[in-house]
Amino acid sequence: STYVLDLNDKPSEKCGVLNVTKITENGKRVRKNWASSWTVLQGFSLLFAKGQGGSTSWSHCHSGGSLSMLLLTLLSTWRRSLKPLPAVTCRPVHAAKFGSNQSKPEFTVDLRGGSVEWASKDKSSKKHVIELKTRQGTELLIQSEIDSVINDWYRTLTETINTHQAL
Ligand code: I3S
Repeated sequence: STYVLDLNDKPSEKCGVLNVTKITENGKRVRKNWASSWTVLQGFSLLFAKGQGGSTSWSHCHSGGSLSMLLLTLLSTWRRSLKPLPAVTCRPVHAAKFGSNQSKPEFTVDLRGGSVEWASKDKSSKKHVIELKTRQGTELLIQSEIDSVINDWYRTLTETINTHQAL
């Protein structure tokens, strides 16, 4: 069951490695489970995929994980040092990743009608945490140790939600 992503002609696209946990699902509180996820914004959908072997724990997200996860981490480091980078750069990598059966999207959230804000201290002890609430009643925390990475995502997610609101 290979997952095929057609990324051609998609206006809004961004991808990278982020630390993610759900805190609420369908309005119900769930236990935190921080994991390093390959994250793809495509239009108004935000996709998360874990590395090979299921969940990559928070404490191991830099040392452990699969080779593909390591490559993705290196890629996102490289992207930071070279920005702005043409969107085409992330295509072969994540197309290969989703196409190789190593990692299928773990879950997808719809950003339409959602909201994004910086998480308050009581939501997490980590720094640089974004709280994303969807219209469907899912709440996620999204985090990166790297300011520029999380600030870019904050801006992009906010702009995406605002763009839909203005439609
Ligand atoms: O909001 P919480 O319950 O303090 O979240 C922490 C827990 O999920 C913890 O795991 P346990 O459920 O085994 O206690 C995680 O290891 C922590 O990372 C969570 O807190 P942070 O502040 O890192 O989001």
